[in-house]
Amino acid sequence: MNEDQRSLLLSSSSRFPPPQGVRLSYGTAGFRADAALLESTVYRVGILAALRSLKMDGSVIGVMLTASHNRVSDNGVKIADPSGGMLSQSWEPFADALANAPTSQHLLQLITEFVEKENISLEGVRRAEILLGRDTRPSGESLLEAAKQGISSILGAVAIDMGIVTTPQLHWMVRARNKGIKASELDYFEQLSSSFRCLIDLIPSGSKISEVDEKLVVDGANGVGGEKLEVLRKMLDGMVVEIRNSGKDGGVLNEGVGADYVQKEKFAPSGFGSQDVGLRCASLDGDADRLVYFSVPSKSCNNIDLVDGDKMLSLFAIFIKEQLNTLSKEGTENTSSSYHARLGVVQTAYANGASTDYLKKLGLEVVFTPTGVKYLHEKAAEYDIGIYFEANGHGTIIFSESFLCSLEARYQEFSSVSKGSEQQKAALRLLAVSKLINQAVGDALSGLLLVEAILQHMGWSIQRWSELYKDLPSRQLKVKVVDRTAVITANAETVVVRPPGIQEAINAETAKYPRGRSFIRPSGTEDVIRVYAEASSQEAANSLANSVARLVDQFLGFGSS
Ligand code: NG1
Ligand code: ZN
Repeated sequence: MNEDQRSLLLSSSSRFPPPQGVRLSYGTAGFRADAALLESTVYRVGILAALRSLKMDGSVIGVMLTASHNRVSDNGVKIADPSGGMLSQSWEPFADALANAPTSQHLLQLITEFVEKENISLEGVRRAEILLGRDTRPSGESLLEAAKQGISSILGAVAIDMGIVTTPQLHWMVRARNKGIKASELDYFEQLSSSFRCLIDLIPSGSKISEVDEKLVVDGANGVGGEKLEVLRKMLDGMVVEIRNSGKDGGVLNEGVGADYVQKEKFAPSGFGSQDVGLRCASLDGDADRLVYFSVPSKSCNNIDLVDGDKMLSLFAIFIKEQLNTLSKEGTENTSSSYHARLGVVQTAYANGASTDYLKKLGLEVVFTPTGVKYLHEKAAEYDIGIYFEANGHGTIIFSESFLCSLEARYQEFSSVSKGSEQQKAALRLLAVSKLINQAVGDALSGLLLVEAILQHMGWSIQRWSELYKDLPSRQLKVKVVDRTAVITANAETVVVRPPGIQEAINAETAKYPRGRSFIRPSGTEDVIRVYAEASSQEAANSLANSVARLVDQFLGFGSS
């Protein structure tokens, strides 16, 4: 590192002292905390993003300021790698160390050692480029400034402010930039709307959705998703969408609204109720990377019929399987032999047991990973088509490059020898899905358009979709403990290996309930242990969750030490 670079880092870091007595960690989805604590961390993440870009030969890196579904007073920062996916896990320990370096001197030393180890040249000869995005949180503006200062502390690094965007938009832009394709917000909207239109135009003439189902009502969580959907809606003729909680009518971000609230509480969000009985409703989270659907079944209460990430996964899997089956049908002479795609679905322990049974019955390959989309994404990338979803509505579909190439080739072949055939249409549908769905990361807006297109294709109401299988009643709780890192899990978080004895106690509780299933894990985003329980009735699921929460308290709570 040359002298200019050293003094630049020393002078800028002195303006961003870390908060006293707080330890931050790069959890499941980046750093998250009360916004007032984050300036120094965001500044340092700016440095990290610039180093990452240099390491990746100048590829574009993303920095997103958001705390997703958390309170408006919180904020957070995460990094998008050149593929548009999450920062490589191998850099997470460095991110942790960087955020917690106590002084400017320590910071400098850490960076010096790291760039040496990673062989990153800091002479300013190479350009590094970082796209910055933020959600609608008021703290976003000052944190943006901190990120810019971090980036400009590395010679040759430039920041490009993409303004207020959804998290998946920023990931999409990073991916597009690195693929050398147009990457503005308008390009994003155009890609989504044109591939949606393509799927709609390919709907078999027999499918007809009844009038009552025409309208979709969307809860925007008072966040960035609602305002972006307003823009997108103008580009989608023929789709009737009403947007509520768009943040313009004074509602507070994520307060009694949004996908996390709807999925965890199983309640209609604020602004929804008896007037919406039977309507198809959807809810986005605060940064629009999660999506759930729901309907209000009766006027008498605010309970909902939730259609969660597992059911979205099921819907997508059915549609894709149908297209793959059509593609592999015999009967088209003059075309090359069919290509058998490997289709895989990836879930976590939070997936409702009924969904896993259903997917397996469809003959699909179902695999499990720990919580956190970085794990799911990695696993899904092992297939030609990998579909992954968390029950909370975060997920997407990824297509391998080689499969897309062969699909493109087959489409061209069908176009010349059997134009208008079912096979040609199936190939075109899959190509359209690959463009509509955000392959960088789960995206509520593109997911929503895909759901809408498939429901129209099938001629299904939300009720018909919801009836694919019946969810087992479940309950989630969180428990504050002395030290959540004391819990160590295995087998995709379904078994606790430490502290000793607790798994046996959980097993004994669970065995008391028909169809009982329960697990605990330390949250990666909050300082709590999460408890999940599922059983044949809601009362039983609640009671199992409460018993397991008591066990957590006994083994790890404040009375235990
Ligand atoms: P943690 O706090 O690790 O449970 C939560 C979600 C994850 C994921 C991350 C990132 C649940 C139970 N957990 O993680 O699925 O979405 O946030 O946002 O919903
Ligand atoms: Zn989110």
